[in-house]
Parts: sequence; C-alpha cells; structure tokens
Amino acid sequence: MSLLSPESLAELPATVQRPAYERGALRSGIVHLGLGAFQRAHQALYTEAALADGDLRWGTVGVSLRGPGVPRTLAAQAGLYAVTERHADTAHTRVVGGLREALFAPAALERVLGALADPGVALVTTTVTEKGYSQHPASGELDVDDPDIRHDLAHPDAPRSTLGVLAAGLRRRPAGAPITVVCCDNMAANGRTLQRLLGQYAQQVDAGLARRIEHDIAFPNTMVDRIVPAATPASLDWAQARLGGLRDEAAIVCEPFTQWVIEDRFSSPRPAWEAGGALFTADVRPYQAMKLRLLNGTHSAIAYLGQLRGLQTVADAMADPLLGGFARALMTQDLLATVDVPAGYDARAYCRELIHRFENPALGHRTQQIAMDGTQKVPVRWLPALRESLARGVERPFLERALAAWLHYLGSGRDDAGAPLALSDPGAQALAQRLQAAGSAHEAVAAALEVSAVFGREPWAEAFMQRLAGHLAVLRRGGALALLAPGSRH
Ligand code: CS2
Repeated sequence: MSLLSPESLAELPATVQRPAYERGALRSGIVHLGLGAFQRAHQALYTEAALADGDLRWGTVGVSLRGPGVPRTLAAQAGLYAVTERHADTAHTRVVGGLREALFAPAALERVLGALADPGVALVTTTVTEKGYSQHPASGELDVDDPDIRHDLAHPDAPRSTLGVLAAGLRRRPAGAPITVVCCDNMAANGRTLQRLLGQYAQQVDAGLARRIEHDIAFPNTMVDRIVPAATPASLDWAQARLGGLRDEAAIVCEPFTQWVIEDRFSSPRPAWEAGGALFTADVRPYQAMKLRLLNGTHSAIAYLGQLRGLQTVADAMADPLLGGFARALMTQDLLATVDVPAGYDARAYCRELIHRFENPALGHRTQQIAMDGTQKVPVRWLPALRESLARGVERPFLERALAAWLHYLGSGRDDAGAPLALSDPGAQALAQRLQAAGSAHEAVAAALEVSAVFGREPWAEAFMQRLAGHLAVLRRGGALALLAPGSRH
C-alpha cells in the first residue's frame, strides 16, 4: 500500500484535483498555529486558491502545540493531504499542496520561533480552539492561573501556550518586518480578543512587544465556517478508495459549504484569499453573531440532546422527529429572533441552508465531538442571546430547555438509557460537582448559575431559574425524551 506523496501524485485518479502550481517554488509566508482538520480544510483552501493564481509567497508552516501525531503524519506525506467535500452522494476530492512544513512545537520550538521571526512570513493564523487562548471565561481577561501561562511567564523563552509561543516568536522579529495575526476560532470579536490577551501576556514579559501588539500589529476579526468532522478509521478508508488506493493518513472529509468573512484590517501583505471566495468587510461582528448563534448555538443543543437521546451524529439527530423539530424551532424561532442579520442577508434562507447542511448524511459529524468543551462554548453561543432576551422580558422556551439539557448532561453523566456519557470538558468540573451535589432541581439550577466562570456575575431572574428548574425536573424524571415531547411545554 503506498502513501500519498509527491512521487505518488501521478497515480491518483484523474478525477482528483492536484496543486495547480510548482510546489518546489513555494516560499513560507504564513505560520499557522493549531494544525487541526479545520484549518486544513478551511483557511488552507483559500490560500490554495491564491497560490493557484500564481502568488507563491504564501506557503504555510503548520504548527501543532498539543500533539506530535498530526505533524508526524503530514511530514511523512511531505505536507500533502486530500480534502473531500461531500454531501449525500456527491463528492469532490482535491490534494492540497500549500503546507511546506508540519512542526510539533515542543519538539521543534527553535524552528517554530524561527518561522515566526522570518521576515518572509507576514501572517500568523490560529485555530487552537476556544480554550487555547488562556482566557478567563468570566472576566474575559488573561487567565494568569492557567498552568501553561504560569509556566511561560516564568520561562518566556521556552513557551508551551499559544500566547507564549506567539509572543516569543514576535519578539524575535526584526524591526520593520510587518505581520498580521488572524484568529480563526469561533469566538465573538476573536481578533480583538487575541490582541488583548496577547497584549496582557506581553506586558509581563516585554513592554516593547506589548506596545507593538497594541499599535503595529493588526488582529482582524474573522468569521470562519465549514463543518469538518474529525477523521475516523472509516473516513480514512473511504478516502483511500477515492484516491485510487493511495493511503492518506491525514485525509479530511467535510461539507461542500465554506465561508470566511475577514475584517479588512491588515498590517502586512496578505494572500488574495478572495480568489477562494473570502469576503473582506469593515465589520465582521454581525456575521460572527449570526453564525455563532444560529449555527454553533443550534449545534450545541443538538450535541447535548443528541448525546442524551443516544443519537450519535448530527444527521441522525436531525432525522429524529422530536430532536430535529426542536433544533429547527430553536434556530428559526428563539435564536433567529436575537440576531441582527447582516445587510443583504436573507435570514430565512440562511437557516434553511443550515438545516440542509446539518442533514448531510455523508458527514457522520459526531454529537460527542460538538459536546466537548461546553463551558467554553455555551457562554459564546447561548448566554448572550439569553441575557439579551431576559433583559427585555422575553422568554426563549427552546433555548432555556437546551440549557437545562446541558446541565442535566453534566449533572447526570448518563444518557436516557442509563449508559455513561463520555464527557470532555476540563472546565466543567466545578459545575458538574455542584449539579451532582444539589438536591432538588431548583437547588441544582441555583448552584450551577453561581458558577461565574461560565454564567457571569450578573444575577439571573428568579422566574427564569424556576423555568429552568422545571425543565431540569422533567429531564431527571423522563430524560431528554420527556423534555422534547410536545406535551412537556410548560
Ligand atoms: C461545532 C463547530 O464542534 C463544534 O463545536 O459547532 O466546530 C462547527 O462545526 C463549525 O464552527 C462550523 O463552522
């Protein structure tokens, strides 16, 4: 069995698209932190379009901060990997060539810092997940108790955290070498947030760097969108068949839809990402809010209710009459009502398209994957919509039930059939302990909402807490099935 490689490219079936440029002539212009499937199927393809247009300055140095597996796999394939866009029975596969190096930061720190300092590199992009920025969830500021941040502040030249690595690399850049940092994680005001956190970190290490971060380096906000499930043994085998038998251990199967809206605010040259369809705009915030609430907000509800109901994929959840109906109502009634739709958007059409994307039977997008790190996601996806509504005296019955379902998921740790759930959320310990220790549903809700790291410091209205406790009581008695049953609306 041969591996995907520059030598084996010629063996690919003619239907598979390959890099339309001379890979050997590529230079490194981008350092990407967080070499996961998302970047490789999203930003990398926009860069690929710019490369295909002949601007070969924009090869990527990909950096993984957490595990050696992905860089090792990609290095063995000389950076090549295949992305298949798949919806139901249609599929299109291409091999991506823009990744020049794949590094594991702890093992190749000097090369990573050298790349960040290279004047030929004009961009840093990041996808390190919400929790990768060492942000204190309640205050929104730098979490100085984060063990990695503590370590990096004590050893700024041997950093482990995203912020520490970024700061150490930027410190080494020669004066007058412009650079822009483009955050591509699902957070509101993601660019500004990264700028603020990095600035706070730099304050404690190097005041000159902190000034450059504030004044000289742009951190545009972005909205990124593409559903990219984690690979599975089955998806890798399926891709192998598409690739005419060549094995690609880094193969990605994702949806055809892709969107990237970027604040037009750069302090350096950049690739012509518009060649891949990126939209540059003065203000990304309305796009961010629309996407985070409607797509990610509904996703999280599907994840917790799906896990409780024993539904393993988003498509299965959408096909379930009760949960599918709930998800549609949550999106098109509760969440949509809280969104200021960007000019020129047809919000109903956007929702219809989202539902179609969620129904994609070919993706196998696991509810368990989306359920991860809820304490990072819920405060971004649900709570602003809920707070705004409650402040105006408006109830959000579906959103409130989704929140109760998350609490039940954390507190019970079991699905409707009594099977243990695989929880993965390092920030959820305090919340889960409180939920488990509480007696009545009302006590549980009160104890949970006091966890200010998740729910903030503003008190919640008693009437809202009562409704939430009512939903939690239903969940405790009859599981998610009872909560979703039409008769349970109270
Ligand atoms: C998902 C996102 O895992 C999750 O939390 O909601 O990864 C989602 O698939 C992407 O944001 C889609 O753009």
